[in-house]
Amino acid sequence: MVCAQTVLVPMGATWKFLADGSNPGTAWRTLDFDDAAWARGPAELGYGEGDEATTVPSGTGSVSHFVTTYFRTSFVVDNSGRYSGLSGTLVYDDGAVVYLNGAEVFRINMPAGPVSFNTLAADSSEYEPAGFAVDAGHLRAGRNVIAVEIHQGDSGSSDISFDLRLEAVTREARAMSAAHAASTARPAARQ
Ligand SMILES: [Ca+2]
Ligand SMILES: [Ca+2]
Repeated sequence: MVCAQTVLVPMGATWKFLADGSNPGTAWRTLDFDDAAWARGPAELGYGEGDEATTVPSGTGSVSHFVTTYFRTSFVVDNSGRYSGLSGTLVYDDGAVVYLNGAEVFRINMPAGPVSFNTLAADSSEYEPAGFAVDAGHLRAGRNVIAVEIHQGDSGSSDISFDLRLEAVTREARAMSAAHAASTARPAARQ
């Protein structure tokens, strides 16, 4: 039996964003951070290529862009135990770190170790969307928050891009298959 996939966050979702060059520390990644003051808009978010659904502020002129732009969105899960795994697809330029409920679950084109608002991406070339897997243990019942920081490779880079899809594989298919096997193995109860 084929496993069922549930899309938790689709491409083109609406995200809150912080794009002002400030240093938000680390609290912005967490589930309970209050992002009410942040702007919002649908993905793709970014600037510089003309393919953005939402153009985010880029900084003071073409030669000095903000190094880091921050994004958050939430989704609700009724029963986190029904998922056996998560898979993500990330559109990013230039580097990114992804957090689920405050825990880092993926980074790409970034240096190792702690990152800050002024940490540059490893380089600033062109990128294909990246796939990544996430342990379903990071999910919780109720509201979940996915938070992403996008870093420029250098402050003179002309663009940033961000979009993300997150989907889950359910345990249901496997459970149904096991139940079916059990029922067919049982002797007929009715005569
Ligand atoms: Ca760039
Ligand atoms: Ca773009």
